[in-house]
This record gives sequence, structure tokens and C-alpha cells, in this order.
Amino acid sequence: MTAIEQILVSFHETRTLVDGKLREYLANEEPLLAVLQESIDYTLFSGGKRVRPLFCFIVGELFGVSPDRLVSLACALEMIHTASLIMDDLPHMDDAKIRRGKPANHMIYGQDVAALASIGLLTRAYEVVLKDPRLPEDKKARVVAELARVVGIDGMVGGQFVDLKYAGRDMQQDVLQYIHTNKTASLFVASGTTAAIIGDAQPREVEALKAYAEHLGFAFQILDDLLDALGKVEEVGKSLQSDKANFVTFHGVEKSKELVQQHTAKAIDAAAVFDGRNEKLVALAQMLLKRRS
Ligand code: GRG
Repeated sequence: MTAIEQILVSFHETRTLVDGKLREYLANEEPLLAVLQESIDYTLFSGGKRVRPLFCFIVGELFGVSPDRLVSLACALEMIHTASLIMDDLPHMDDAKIRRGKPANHMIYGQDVAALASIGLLTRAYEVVLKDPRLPEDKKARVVAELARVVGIDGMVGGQFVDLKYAGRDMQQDVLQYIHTNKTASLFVASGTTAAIIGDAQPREVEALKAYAEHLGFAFQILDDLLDALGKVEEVGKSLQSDKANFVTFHGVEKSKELVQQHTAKAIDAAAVFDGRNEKLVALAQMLLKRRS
């Protein structure tokens, strides 16, 4: 099997393991909460690629930690990601009406329920990590602190704020950089560094994973902007935002395509620290270059 074929199998296995566990973690018997539960399930199980859980498992494998032992962490990452998508689509944020080819959460359940679904997912993420008996007690605080940091003001919240308030056509490159370092790349970074904490990685290995994830996150976001600019709604599966300042409006299509290649190459370079066992990191970066949604 080629490395890319292996990654496809890993995507499939990740989805099976993570989706089963997500259902367990989010199960709720309270009839009064049925609509909230429906709203959460609606976005959590509507075809997300599960890239962050897969990256977390690949990093775990580098340090001999099996997916079974990391599954609560992988689910937490996906809950955070899903929470951010639901919130991002709200009218007072990106005001997106379509997500993954279907009406956005608030279009079905209303803004009030969508906001609560988002916060519910976010808080459950921390809860499942802290309560997991398979994760080492002495590492949970560091892992949860890292998750909280990347979600918060110095991470996704800050990135979203700057995006909402300063992403204009006349913005400087460092503002664009700030937005995507914090809004997108930070959760990729945390997906790697938290798994590395559990795996007792050496500081230089953590640094390499940070660099890999940051470049992967950038390539991922620039490709997202290219798909927005060039794709059709039906293919991309979400509201297209060609009116908004992003990598493509800033750099143009050709330069953006070059940047995707450059960041992917830099991610692969960073993975060289794991010489001899970096095959999956390399294949993941190459695989994500090919995505169309
Ligand atoms: C964490 C609740 C919370 C809020 C933080 C709203 C917000 C503040 C941040 C927005 C972050 C955001 C939505 C960034 C975009 C990242 C991105 C490229 C998402 C697409 O990821 P994919 O392609 O999605 O992995 P799928 O659909 O596959 O799950």
C-alpha cells in the first residue's frame, strides 16, 4: 500500500473510532434537551473530514501511543472544531447560510440554539479529556491548558476577532498572517502538541510538530480561500465568501497556489526530524493538497 492509500485507510478508521466515541460522549437522555441534542448532532455528524483527530493519532503513533488511548483527546479536538464552525456561521460572525452542502446550523435550529450547541460542544471537549481514565492524570492539566489557550483570546477567539474587525482590502500582510495563525493553524498545532505531551515527546520534537502543523494549517487555509474563490458552492459545500479579504484577494490566485505548495513543502521539511517514521506526516500533507472541499 502506498503512503497515500494508507492515509485514506487511516481517515476511514479515524472516522469510525471518533464518530462512535463522539456519539457516546454527547449522548443525552433528557427529553427537554432533545432539540439541543439534534442541533449538536446535526453539525457534528454532517460529513466533517476529521483531519484534526487523524493528525492527533498520527502524532500519537510517532510516540507509541495508540488511537484508543488518544480518542477522548481526538474527540475533544473535533468538538472544538465543530463548535467553531457553528459559531463562525452565525449572522453576526461570517453570516454563512450553507455548511458542508447543507443549511448552516442556525438556519435550521435558530441562532439561540446554535450558540448554545457551540458552547455545549466546547465545554464538553474539556470535560471528556479531564474525565478520561486512560489519559495520565499528571498530563491532563497541561493538555487542557493548551486546548483552552488555542481556543481563547491568544488563539481562535483572537483570530476571529481580528478577522471580523480588521480584515479589509487595505490590511497589511501581518494582519492576514495573524488571523490565520490564530483562527486556523492554532487548532492544528494543538492537535499535534497535545498528542505529543501524552507521548512524552522531546522539546525539539514538539518544536518540529509545531512548525509542521503551522505550515499545514496555512496551506489548508490558503487552499480553503482558493476553493472559495474558484469553487462552486455545490462542490465546496459552503457559502462562498469572494467578497471577503483573504489570501486570494491579497495575493491573487497564482501566488496563492504557489504559497500552498511552499507551505506544504515546509511542513514536510519540518517532519524530517522524525526521519524513518515520518511517512504518515508527509502523506497527510500531500493528501490535503488534493482536497476539493
Ligand atoms: C472555538 C467556539 C469557538 C470559537 C472561536 C468562531 C471562532 C472563534 C473561530 C472560527 C474558526 C474557524 C471556523 C476557522 C476556519 C478553519 C477552517 C479552514 C475550517 C474548515 O475545516 P475543515 O475543512 O472542515 O477541516 P470539515 O468540514 O472537514 O470539518
